[in-house]
Amino acid sequence: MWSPHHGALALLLCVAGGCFVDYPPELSGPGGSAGGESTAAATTEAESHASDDGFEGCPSTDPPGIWYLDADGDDWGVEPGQVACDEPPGTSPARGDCDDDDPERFPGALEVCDGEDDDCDEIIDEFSPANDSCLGCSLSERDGAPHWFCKVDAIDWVGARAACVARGWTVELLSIHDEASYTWARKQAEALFDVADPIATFWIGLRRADPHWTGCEADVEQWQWSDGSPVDFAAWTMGQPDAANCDPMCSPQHALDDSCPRENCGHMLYTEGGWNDRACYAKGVGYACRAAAPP
Ligand SMILES: [Ca+2]
Ligand SMILES: [Ca+2]
Ligand SMILES: [Ca+2]
Ligand SMILES: [Ca+2]
Repeated sequence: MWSPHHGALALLLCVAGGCFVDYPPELSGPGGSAGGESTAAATTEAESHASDDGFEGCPSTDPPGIWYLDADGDDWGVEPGQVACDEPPGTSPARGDCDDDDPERFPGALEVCDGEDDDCDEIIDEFSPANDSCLGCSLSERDGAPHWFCKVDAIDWVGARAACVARGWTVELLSIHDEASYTWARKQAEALFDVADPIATFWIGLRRADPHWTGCEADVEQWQWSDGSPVDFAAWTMGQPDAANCDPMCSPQHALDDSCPRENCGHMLYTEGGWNDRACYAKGVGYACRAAAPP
C-alpha cells in the first residue's frame, strides 16, 4: 500500500539540464504493486519539490513528466520510468519497447520474416504489409487475427501445434466456428497446396477430448479445439469421424504411439475439403495457425 513514507524512497537527482525524481521500479510503473496510485503520488512529490526547492527548469504550473530509458534511440523506452520536468537525454515519454538494443524493433514497426517479434505484440513473424509469406507459410489476417497456412514436408499433429505455439502465446492451431471462416480457410489452402495432390491435407486444431481417448466410439460430441473452444460448427467429410483402426486396449498415453493407431486428431482434407479424424502421429503436409485478434 502507498503511504506518505514511501516518498522518502524517491531519489532527487540533479544532472546537467535539470533535476528529476527517480522512483524505485515497484513504485513507478502501472504494473507495480501500487499501480497508478504511485504515479499520481510521484507526480505530487515532484510538484512539491518543484515549488519548495525551485526545480531547475520546471515551470511551477506544469507537472513533470514520466520518462523511460530509450537506449536504442527508436523513441520507445522501457520501464522503469523517471519523473522530471524536462525530457532527460536518452529517454522517451513512450514505453513498451520489446528490445531496447534494436532500433528496428518497437511497437508499430513493420513485422518482417526474421524469427523475431518486430512490432512488439508478442507474436513472431505474423502478417504485415511487408510480410505475406515466411518460411513456407502464407500469412494473412482475418477479422484482425493473424493466420498462417504452412506447407511442410511432413509433420504430425503435436509438431504442428508446437510450431503454432512457438510463434506466440496467443497462437494456436486453427479453430473454425462458422461457414464463412471454413470457406475462407479452404481458399487459403487452395492457394498453397497442389489441388491434384490427394494427400494435400493440413492439420487444424481438432482433437478428441482427453477423457474420451480410451473409447472407440466415433461420437462427434467428443471433439474439441486445441484452443479450448467448443466444436460449435461442423464440416466433417461424409462418414467422418469414424474412429478407424481404434484398439480399445490402447490407453490415452499412447495417442501418439504408432503401435496404437487411434484417430484422435483432426485435419482438413484439401481435395474433399472437409474434416477427417486421423492418427495424431500421422504425417500431414501442412498446418494452419491463428493468433487471437488484438483486443
Ligand atoms: Ca527503444
Ligand atoms: Ca527497440
Ligand atoms: Ca509481432
Ligand atoms: Ca519478425
